[in-house]
Amino acid sequence: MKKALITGVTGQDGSYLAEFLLEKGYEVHGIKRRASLFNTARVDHIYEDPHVENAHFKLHYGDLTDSSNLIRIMKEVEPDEVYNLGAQSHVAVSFEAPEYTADVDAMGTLRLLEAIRFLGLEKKTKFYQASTSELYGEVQEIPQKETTPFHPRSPYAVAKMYAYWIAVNYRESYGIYACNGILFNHESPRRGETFVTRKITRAIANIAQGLEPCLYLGNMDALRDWGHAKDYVRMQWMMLQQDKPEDFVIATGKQISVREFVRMSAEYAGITLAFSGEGVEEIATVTAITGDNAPGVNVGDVIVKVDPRYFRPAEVETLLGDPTKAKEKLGWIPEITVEEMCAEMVEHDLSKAKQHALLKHHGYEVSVAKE
Ligand code: NDP
Ligand code: GDR
Repeated sequence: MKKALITGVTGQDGSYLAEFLLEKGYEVHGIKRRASLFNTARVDHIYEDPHVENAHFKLHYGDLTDSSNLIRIMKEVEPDEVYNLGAQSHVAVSFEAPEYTADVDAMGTLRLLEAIRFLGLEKKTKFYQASTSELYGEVQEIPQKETTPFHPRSPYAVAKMYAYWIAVNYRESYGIYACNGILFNHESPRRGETFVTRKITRAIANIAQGLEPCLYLGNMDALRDWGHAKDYVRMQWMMLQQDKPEDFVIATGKQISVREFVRMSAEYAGITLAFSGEGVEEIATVTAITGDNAPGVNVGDVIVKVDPRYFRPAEVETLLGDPTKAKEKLGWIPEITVEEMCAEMVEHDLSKAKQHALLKHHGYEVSVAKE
């Protein structure tokens, strides 16, 4: 039975990857951080009681900032495959916490690679690094492919650039099977609530159900190449099943704006929007309501506004990936479109909002966490 070790197993990708590898028959080990509340909601459904013999899914307390901890876990597990998905992954937050972001995202990668080397696992353990389209930042070529030069635009992206190159360096220096998946944005109903797609689908659902009045966003002109996380974790595994380690761009090859994602999300909730105004004055007004998902709004309501606090000191305006290499060499093709993904996210968030609205209707106090 193959063993995999996943950092960031409690995150969006980690949870889908753990499910995927368990289905493939792997013994899956994940590193979770100590938190003051349970932080395993995304993997609770695959959790196995540690008292059960031969459990296939095991969680270890750990942190990418702690070498001794990483070495100990690596020694205990001796994994065939390591997926380094753990990161301070929020671009805007990286401007607030640049040093911590560098420690986790850049040095954390080095610590894991050093643990492999220190334990003499160079020939046994394959290593996947969660690299990112944010490396392209100020884009030098459209669409972006494996050979496009990098120009990172945030402390997050700069830290990830170190991680990218240290993975390449350990491959070239020590023969470790290490590869980078340069993944473009990918989302799902499990996406963190402060990334823009989930912020939008969740807010639209809450507004539709009368739980909040308005969605505040930053740069609605930003263009992204959005795919579904389920398609992207399959590719992470495929990259480690080749004879030779290589780096791949993973993307859909299509882009839409944040504004279009808002419009689409609202439409799935039965709300038609008209956008007006420019820059910080831009708003979206309800022009029609269909179906019965949106009892909380009326025609004429302004439900989206721009708030400059969500602007970034340096913005990545446009990203569009060229996944030709992944398609030709690995036969990878994304199966879920951005429209299908958006519909799934809205449906998921609407069902939660409806539960909250019902509780509120029966006199219970309902608070909705917001950024
Ligand atoms: P998430 O933010 O959902 O998950 C990040 C994971 O890392 C969480 O499990 C988090 O733990 C964990 N983590 C954070 N800090 C530490 C630390 N100090 N030590 C150990 N673990 C830590 O990210 P995604 O699942 O969306 O992304 C997975 C990876 O892929 C990340 O590295 C991200 O940067 C990268 N990436 C993501 C893309 C995307 O569009 N989703 C695109 C390209 C790259 P906790 O749950 O406790 O917070
Ligand atoms: P990104 O994702 O920065 O691309 O990083 P995010 O969803 O945060 O932003 C996408 C674009 O939307 C704009 N935007 C807003 N973003 C947020 N979060 N909140 C807002 O209110 C808002 N309004 C507009 C942003 O400015 C940006 O242009 C994600 C992360 O998963 C990274 O870890 C990963 O590496 C990259 O995708 C690829």
